[in-house]
Amino acid sequence: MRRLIIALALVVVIIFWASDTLGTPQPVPEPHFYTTTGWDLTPTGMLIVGYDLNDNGRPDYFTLRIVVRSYFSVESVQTTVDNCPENVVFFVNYGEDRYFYITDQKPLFYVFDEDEDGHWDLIYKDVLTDGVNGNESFYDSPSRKYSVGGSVE
Ligand SMILES: [Ca+2]
Ligand SMILES: [Ca+2]
Ligand SMILES: [Ca+2]
Repeated sequence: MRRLIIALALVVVIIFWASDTLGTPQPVPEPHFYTTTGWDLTPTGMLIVGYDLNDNGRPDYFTLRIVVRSYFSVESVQTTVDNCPENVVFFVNYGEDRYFYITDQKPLFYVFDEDEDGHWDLIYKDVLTDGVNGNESFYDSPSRKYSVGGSVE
C-alpha cells in the first residue's frame, strides 16, 4: 500500500511538474492495472481503462487500446494470458465461459479528464503504441479546455 501511495504521489508530482513547466499536462505512464477504476468498451470498439491519479475516488485519466480480437471461450484466464504474451487480456465471466478481449500491449490514446466531469479535456495519440516515451502527440480537446494547435506540439 505504501508503494502504491508513493507511486501515486510520483504521478501527481510529474503531472504538476508538467503543468507548471509546459502549461499542459503530458501523458504519464499507465499506472498499475490493479489501481484502475474500471474498464469498458467505447462505441468505436476500443477498450478504455480508467485511473484515479489524484486519488479522490473518481477517474481522471484514461487509456484506450485497440482490441485485436474478442471471443467466448472456456479456456482459463491463465491459459489465455500465456497464449497472448504480446497482448493484454481482459475478460468477463459468464458462468462456465468467459468473454475475452485481447488488446494491444500499449494504448493508442491517453486521455485527461481533469475536472472529472466525464467530458474529456485532453487526448494524446501514440501512433507507435510504444508506451509513454515522448513521441505522443496532441490529438484533441473535446471540452475545448486546451485549444487545438495551442501550447502543445
Ligand atoms: Ca480523480
Ligand atoms: Ca472534463
Ligand atoms: Ca509513445
